[in-house]
Amino acid sequence: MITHKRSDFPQDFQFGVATSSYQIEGHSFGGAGRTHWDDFAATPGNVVRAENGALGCDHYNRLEEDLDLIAGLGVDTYRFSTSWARVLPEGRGTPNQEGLDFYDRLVDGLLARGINPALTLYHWELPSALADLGGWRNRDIAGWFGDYTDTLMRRIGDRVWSVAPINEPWCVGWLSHFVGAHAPGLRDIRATARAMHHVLLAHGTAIQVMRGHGMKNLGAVCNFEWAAPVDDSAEAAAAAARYDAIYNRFFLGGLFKGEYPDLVLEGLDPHLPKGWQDDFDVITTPVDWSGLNYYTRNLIGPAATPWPSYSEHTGELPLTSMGWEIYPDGLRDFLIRMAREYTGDLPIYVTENGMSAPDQITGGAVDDPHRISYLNVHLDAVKQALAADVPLKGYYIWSLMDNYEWALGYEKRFGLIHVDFESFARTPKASYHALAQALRS
Ligand code: IFM
Repeated sequence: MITHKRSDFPQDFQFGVATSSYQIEGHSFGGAGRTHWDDFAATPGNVVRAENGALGCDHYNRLEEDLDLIAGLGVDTYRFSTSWARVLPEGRGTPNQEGLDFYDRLVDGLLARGINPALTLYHWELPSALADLGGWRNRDIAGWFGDYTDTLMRRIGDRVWSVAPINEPWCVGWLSHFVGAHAPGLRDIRATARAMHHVLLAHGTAIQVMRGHGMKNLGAVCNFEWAAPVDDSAEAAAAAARYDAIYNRFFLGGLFKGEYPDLVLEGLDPHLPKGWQDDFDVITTPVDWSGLNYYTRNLIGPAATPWPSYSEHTGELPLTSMGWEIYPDGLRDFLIRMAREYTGDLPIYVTENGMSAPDQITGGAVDDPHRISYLNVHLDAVKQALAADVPLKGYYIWSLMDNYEWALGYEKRFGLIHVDFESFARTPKASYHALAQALRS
């Protein structure tokens, strides 16, 4: 069982579940345009079994059933994303009315069930037509993203509860252009520097567009990883500091201080676009809250390679099926650090936290004690952060249901609800029932 009760948390504390468009909707339905994830997945070797989001969880066709399942949990908030390519199939130009209608129904369906719609504008499905123009490498993307924001907000901006422009800018920039593990699958330092900067510029541009619509409760959502040296050596400490600067401090520094860490500039400065320093007035456009997606820690050592010269090592604690170490202290420590060093009194939300496991249906039910225990220890960390006076206002579980886990296809199951990817049948897992009970208590 979940050992926490709703009454253990402040009265206005939001409990929520999260998903994203390409991972669940079924991108082949409803007139959505092609995305760079379709292209990336169609390239051999990029994605397990070359799976893509064409069918997802068939959420597009099962909207009402899924909304009822969200309501059945008793959560306050549902964090979802809209697909840029569903709203604007070519990334710019004529909107797809069917796509706008779908998001309209989604928002109204949440409100009718008493659930706050928490929107993310970009969770990685860049329209292929914009990828053709250089995607995140092209500075014009900030304007294109601003126009997409405007189109969408004219339709649903009056009813969404909160909005964050971009999910996990580290993934958009570093993972996709330096590591090459996500679309567009580049391994190019110049592309990386530009994407890392432009993603923040696009964030600030979208915030300004939404302020122009008079919108409130706007935030930023970053993924952070607790980086610790793999041993006691000075070399490991230096490598961990570099990793931390790239993964975490670049985004916090850019958004909240208008500066990039020296430890990142030592590698990326020669590759950043000219005049990047002048963009901080847009990037730091004030937000109303900061969101943190947290899953694990990483142990870092040096490496005899060119910058950034670090190696990654797995710790000794139990791992999830992603191979991620279960380390709840990192959530507590990150929340405290973020508030003390960057965001002060600004409200913070844990916008994603959860685990994957090879969950199976047995006798019509899915027993997932590992997930219940994961949630319990991370909710302990949340309570510790609250006790340390972190202005934490909510906690969202990733994810509502099993879904498309990007380059790892459909086999990593993060959901509170099991999805059969042939019949699309939904089976709430034991963790779903345990959470519903805790939220009712
Ligand atoms: O599935 C992803 C999600 O799209 C973004 N945050 C991390 C999750 C688990 O990897």
